[in-house]
Amino acid sequence: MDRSDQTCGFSTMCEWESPDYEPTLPVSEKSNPLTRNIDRASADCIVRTLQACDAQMFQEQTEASHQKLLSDQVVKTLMEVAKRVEIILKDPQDSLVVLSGCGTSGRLAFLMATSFNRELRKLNRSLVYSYIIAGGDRALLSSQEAPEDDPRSGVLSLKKVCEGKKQVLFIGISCGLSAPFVAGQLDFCLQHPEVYTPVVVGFNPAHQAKDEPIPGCTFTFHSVVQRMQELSKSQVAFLINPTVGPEAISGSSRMKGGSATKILLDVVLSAAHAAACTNTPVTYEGILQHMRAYDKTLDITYAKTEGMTALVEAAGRSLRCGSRVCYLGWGSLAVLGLIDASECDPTFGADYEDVRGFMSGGYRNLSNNEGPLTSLGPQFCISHEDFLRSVLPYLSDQDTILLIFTRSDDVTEVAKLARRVREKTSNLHAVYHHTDGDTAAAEQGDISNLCLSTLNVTWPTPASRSFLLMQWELSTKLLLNAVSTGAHILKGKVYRNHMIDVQVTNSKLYRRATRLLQKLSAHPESKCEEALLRAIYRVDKLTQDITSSDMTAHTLTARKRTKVVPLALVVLLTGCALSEAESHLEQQPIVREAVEAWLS
Ligand code: S6P
Repeated sequence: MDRSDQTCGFSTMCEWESPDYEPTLPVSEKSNPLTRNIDRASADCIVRTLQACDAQMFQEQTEASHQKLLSDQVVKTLMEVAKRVEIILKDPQDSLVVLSGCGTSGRLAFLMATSFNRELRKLNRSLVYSYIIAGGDRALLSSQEAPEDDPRSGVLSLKKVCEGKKQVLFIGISCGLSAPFVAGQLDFCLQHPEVYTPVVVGFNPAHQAKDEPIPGCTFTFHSVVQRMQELSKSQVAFLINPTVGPEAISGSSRMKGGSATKILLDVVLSAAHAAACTNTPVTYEGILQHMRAYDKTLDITYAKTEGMTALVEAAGRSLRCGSRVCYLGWGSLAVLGLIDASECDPTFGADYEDVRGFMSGGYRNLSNNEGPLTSLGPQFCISHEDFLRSVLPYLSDQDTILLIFTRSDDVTEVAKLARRVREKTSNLHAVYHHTDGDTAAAEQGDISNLCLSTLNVTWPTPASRSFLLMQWELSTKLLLNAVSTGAHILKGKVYRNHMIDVQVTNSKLYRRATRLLQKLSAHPESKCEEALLRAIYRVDKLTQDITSSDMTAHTLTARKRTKVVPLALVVLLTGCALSEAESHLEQQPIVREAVEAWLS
């Protein structure tokens, strides 16, 4: 494929904000004009395009635009929520702050709840944070998209963690303001205001919250948000919903949605900690400054475009030839590796072996609610020992291995592992975060000598150690999102800027897939849904049984299938039988190429 630099002109920065731009879609589902041809871009251009998309997070609000991260109303709400957390930190008896979400939102809820509890433990204070992820802890490491549709299990899990509590600040995260699991929890909070104060975090204007009926419920996400908006006037509920622009890969909220979630909640919880633990009051200026510092985090990270490009190229080469990419991480940066790897399955239809994360100390250091999950299968083996035992013996130069560590980690241990990997493959790379005042350990030089590329990210000496760690985490998230997204683009898993091989495993993804087929084939919705069902059930003619089943049945069946959307698209565009489409895709797995070859 001729991969060019053609997508790198960024003149259309705000086209997506025009009311005429994809008017029926919420911001979080729109396609980003910057990335229209990202599927044909070179690795370098992919990285620079992702940088431009991420920069949209910090755009200023204009008169015509929706509120943004730095908007006055957003900063004020962050202050109010931080003060609520401060109250709980000062009087933790019978109180709790719960962070909850599905998929990436739940994984970030986990990361932040455990990180801030760790801070409290260091100070000998009571731990006040709990996390909930739809589908339970297995969803931290693997794709569990179906529980997102289940508001009842959302409520049950909330009741369970809050048993006996008298005061709960509930923070429900749903980037698209769409997950029924979270809607159920917010509705429950609204019904029990004597205990619960609900906060919703998402990245659409309130009127764009999902209004699709939820089976068995009288509310929709939209109606819950409306009630919360009313109650926010008297500060008994809070909405944090700036827009951050459409995702680089349409609907892939693991990217900007996840980053913005982390920025907002890191800022809120840090401000609350400073207020409760060091008597530094929560102020408007303080919050604003902290948010702006994250803008710098983006600059510092993307100043490494060349190094990022080398990583995207290496990972893309590995995936293209059916080999793998492994992240070997230390501390919380390893968790970001685990998270990034787990998202490749639902986003790109990847196998869990394609991109895998491993963490030093494994479950001993993960601090998840349910403890070790290794008995669930090889996908849940996450320690470096697991890597040495089950992956290292099979490595070759075609596999890409990435070490992720900081100056605070045991560099001798990193060097030891690097040497072991180097015996099997020369395709070893490193991402190393340190501050400008650090003197490099001798082993650091050894590690660089062992690696094909080392991305040294140098940070200014910070005001606080915990803020430095949060910056490293966000930076690592951006880097790894770029590596896994870029590598899958190079593998042909993206069509224009859409996840063409997305898993159709919940209502959001089912609707997104139907819409995508409509957009790419220009056929009416009914015909597209029919093609989608044919690809899900692998039949050329739909039976009465299939057409009378509900969406839950369809998404359950889709779990067992691969290449559902690509198949449906080929069928729609060419009119061929499913079996023909299947063999065509086998010969040409890059869907855009497959379709174009057929049509020409
Ligand atoms: C998105 C990711 C998904 C979402 C999940 C929750 O890139 O693959 O797992 O995080 O669907 O979405 P939301 O909009 O409720 O945060």
